[in-house]
Amino acid sequence: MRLIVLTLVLALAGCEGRSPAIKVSDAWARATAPGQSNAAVYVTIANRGGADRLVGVSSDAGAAILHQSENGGGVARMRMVSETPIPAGGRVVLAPGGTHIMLTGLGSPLAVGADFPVTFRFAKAGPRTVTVAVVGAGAR
Ligand SMILES: [Cu+2]
Repeated sequence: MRLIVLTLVLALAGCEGRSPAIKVSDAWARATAPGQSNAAVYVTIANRGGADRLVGVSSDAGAAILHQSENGGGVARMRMVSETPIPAGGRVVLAPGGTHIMLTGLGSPLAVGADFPVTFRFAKAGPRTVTVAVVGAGAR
């Protein structure tokens, strides 16, 4: 099923023949503490084209889902979201306290200075793979 969806996305992207309007940059994650198997990935998404939606994420580092942080009654919670709107000509920054990519079941710890790929899937622009830089826990 995943392969069929990916093939369809690539086919659609090829048909449109336009230069990519979505650019994903500044992807980063904090190093994990011993025994920690989850990590959040943050990124900046710039859109020079029409409205789009971030509809999926994947990574070899672990299972990846879109997450939204919420602060209700002084308690920080996270919930899964199925997609994130990317406004036309807009810029979406995934940052601590807001929407992020949640990685669970990490195969190995995230060490400072390491990097790994994450693929972002957009409804119209198709997939974008970026390299996530791992920074120290207090670095940013
Ligand atoms: Cu999360």
